[in-house]
Amino acid sequence: TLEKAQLTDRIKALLKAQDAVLVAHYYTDADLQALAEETGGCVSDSLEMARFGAASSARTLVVCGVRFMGETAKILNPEKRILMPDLRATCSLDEGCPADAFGAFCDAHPDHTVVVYANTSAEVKARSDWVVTSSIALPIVAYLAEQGHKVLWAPDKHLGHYVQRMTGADMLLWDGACVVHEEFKSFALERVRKLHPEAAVLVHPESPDDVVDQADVVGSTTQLIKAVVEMPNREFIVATDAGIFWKMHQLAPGKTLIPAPTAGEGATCESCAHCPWMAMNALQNLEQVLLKGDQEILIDPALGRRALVPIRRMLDFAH
Ligand code: CIZ
Ligand code: SF4
Repeated sequence: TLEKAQLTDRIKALLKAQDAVLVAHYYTDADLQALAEETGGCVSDSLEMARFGAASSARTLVVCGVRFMGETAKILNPEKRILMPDLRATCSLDEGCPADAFGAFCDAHPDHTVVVYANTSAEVKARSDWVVTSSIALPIVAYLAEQGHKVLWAPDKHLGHYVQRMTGADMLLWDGACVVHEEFKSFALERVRKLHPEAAVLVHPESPDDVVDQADVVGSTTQLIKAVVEMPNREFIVATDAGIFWKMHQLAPGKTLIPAPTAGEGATCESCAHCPWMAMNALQNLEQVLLKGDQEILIDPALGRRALVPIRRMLDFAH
């Protein structure tokens, strides 16, 4: 619409005037992903978002995603201004792993190497030895297991259990879950598979075990997008946030993408899986934050320096 085109034009002008770039997650609104791409920003998963932000020369990064992604950007770039369309965008994994309780859990198991998922607060990261994202959790935990480490893992129990099964590592798991991926239902997925016997099943490992067990490919968002592009199948059943379909359609326009069901009843997905916090990012509040400069991520510098150590370890491991 004309209104949307005018709004995007105003945002583009503000980005330029403020030396700001957009760093958007695959789960955000299609308009935001398209705008980030068009304006030289990045659309990706949390690992690549961190890498892009650290490599960018822009003075301001506008992180379209959830709060831990903005915090990671600030920890990696304390000299940059980090804005988000809405600072209230949180994550059930982050919320379910408060720093005090987590610290006590770590204290109770001092012989374990502490590995936390990127979906955590700066305080929890600061208490960890390693930060990982879903793209890199397997190789890092496999490496630690090889070195004889026992691993204390937080917060996602499904991802943790998947990593444990794949690597055979000795792992203690925190009891957290993603409210989006936990909703995929294995019984309903079996029915959808029967309706689409040729479809490849792609599953993000934050999903429950009995959903992961039905997958042809288990992987991070980036890995699932790659599967859609590279696999010969024409149809895919996809168990991750529906925001990902924009990039999948863009890179593999001829393929049919079927959302995995989140409801036990009915053979298809009525209301697709979508993170309520990712959905808090929109063109309107993006313009507002560029105008007002509020919604800025601020982190105590000493805390940031401690949280940087395990994040750097992850980024260095990847190279
Ligand atoms: O579920 C999330 O928040 C994901 C997939 C984050 C990431 O690693 O990009
Ligand atoms: Fe957190 Fe799940 Fe939302 Fe990702 S999709 S931000 S893991 S609640």
